[in-house]
Amino acid sequence: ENTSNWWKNSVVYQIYPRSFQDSNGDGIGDLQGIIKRLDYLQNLGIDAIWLSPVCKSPQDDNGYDISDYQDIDPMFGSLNDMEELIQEAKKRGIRILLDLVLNHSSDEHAWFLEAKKSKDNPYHDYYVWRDGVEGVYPNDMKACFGGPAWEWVPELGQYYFHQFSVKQPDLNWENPKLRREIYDMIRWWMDKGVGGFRLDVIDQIAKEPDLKITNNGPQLHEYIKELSKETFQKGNLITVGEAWGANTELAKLYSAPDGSEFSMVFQFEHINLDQQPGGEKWDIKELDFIQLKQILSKWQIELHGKGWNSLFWNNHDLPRIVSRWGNDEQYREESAKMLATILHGMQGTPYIYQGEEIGMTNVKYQIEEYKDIETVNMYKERIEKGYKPEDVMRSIYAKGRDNARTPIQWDSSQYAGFSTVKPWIKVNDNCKAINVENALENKDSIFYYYKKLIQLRKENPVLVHGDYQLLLETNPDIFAYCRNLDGQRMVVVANFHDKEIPFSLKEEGFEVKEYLIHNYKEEKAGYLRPYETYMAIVN
Ligand code: TEU
Ligand code: CA
Repeated sequence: ENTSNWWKNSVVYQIYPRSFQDSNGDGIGDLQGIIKRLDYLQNLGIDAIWLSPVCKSPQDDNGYDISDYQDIDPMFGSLNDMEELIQEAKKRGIRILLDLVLNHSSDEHAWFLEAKKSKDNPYHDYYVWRDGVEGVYPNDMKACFGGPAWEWVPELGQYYFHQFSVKQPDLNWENPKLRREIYDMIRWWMDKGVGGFRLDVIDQIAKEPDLKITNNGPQLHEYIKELSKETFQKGNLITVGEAWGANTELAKLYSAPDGSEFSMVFQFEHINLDQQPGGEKWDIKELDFIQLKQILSKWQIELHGKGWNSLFWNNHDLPRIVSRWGNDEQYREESAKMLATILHGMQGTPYIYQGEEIGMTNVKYQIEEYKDIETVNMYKERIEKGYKPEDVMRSIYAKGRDNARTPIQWDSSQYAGFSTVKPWIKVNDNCKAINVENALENKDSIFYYYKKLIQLRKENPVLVHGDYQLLLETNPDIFAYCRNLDGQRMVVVANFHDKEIPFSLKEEGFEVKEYLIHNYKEEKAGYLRPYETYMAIVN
């Protein structure tokens, strides 16, 4: 089949290296640790691994502040380790995707160290500067992790622009010399055999600070098309752009079938539906289930034949879905399997975030035990503003990024088999029960359910190419849809809640021919039990 679209029936596994597997006893995950776990991932059946950044970095934002795009940070290993990982993964039919952070660099990158020496330094315009006077910001733009988006450099009498931390100065994509260096760096990685890239906040690279534009800037698609042409299109890669500001129209550009931009994007319209309107992600409200069904269905229908969806609930920035919209106590296994079924039954490329395949959950730590710069800054800001500590902690428990960053729970030993020493961040106490060792011994575990979902995608073209129709649109508990390819129809049915509800597929006009997967041992005629889900071929 058309190998240039190999990623259409593939499943990608995201690894956050610092929390995946420590191999040298420093309490931090590393590349040799990942190599040790490749057989586990081959067993799961995934086709590609997206690695969060492992390049040289002062770790102000856990590696999303890069100081050398062409070297590996010693805490993770060396370039030789990366080349070994690429080869060892290839032997197992697994491609390695690197995380390209092109919107900003670290302030310790050689380019920035040069840039701030003088206004006429050849690297000065690799970044975004504005003349000014101390204490009078060029405008009132704020940075994502708190504080102003402008940082004063007295020696230059200028401010530099940073959408994220002070140590993450924004790169100036208007500068063709910068763009050329970026393309050369990407091709250097392609020559090393990487299988693709995830592009960090790629819809923010065409920033226009004077117009207060951060994402979807006027030059954005011009830059992306040039980037794609100068690099990705020269290989047989999967590329996925992180685009918080994407809507379906823009996604048709990003994932155009002619390959002129990316393979697909991470869109987030389904992600913040439990956020109060006009609030921040920390201001929580009840999930609007009907809206969730509408939005996921819109993306399925709009991009069918016109683009390509990524399919995800989790990543290293998001709370764990089984705790967020499932039930991580009484019905942890059933609800984790239900959430996975809803996603993996859709058209697109599914992404599994490390630990999702064993139903790892959120955590509730003491504030001193949190590490993420976003959480630490938010806590300070909200306490100073007079928020009650218990309210701030409730927000952190629900939406803090460290929920996704606790060490992978491999077994029930002291540090969960992740390390032989105290890890950089506390291990979730529930690792005694929730761990890979237990999952591999239990044939009904979430792990084997994910393994089956991945297999089904390989065996059933309707999953990859079929169209999509939402069923029971207004039903307040059931997420059901039908996929159809040349007359072969498959339905996905899911009870999204913890109560038993009357339901009969027959009454909806479908006769089950074959169950492909089911999260209960058998069907209870006329009912859906709590979080019950299945995929079935129907006539
Ligand atoms: O995230 C983009 C981003 O905007 C998120 O930080 C989001 O705003 C926040 O997580 C909401 O809680 C990317 C990376 O995924 C993230 O880890 C980095 O911190 C960020 O860019 C800067 O590189
Ligand atoms: Ca280590």
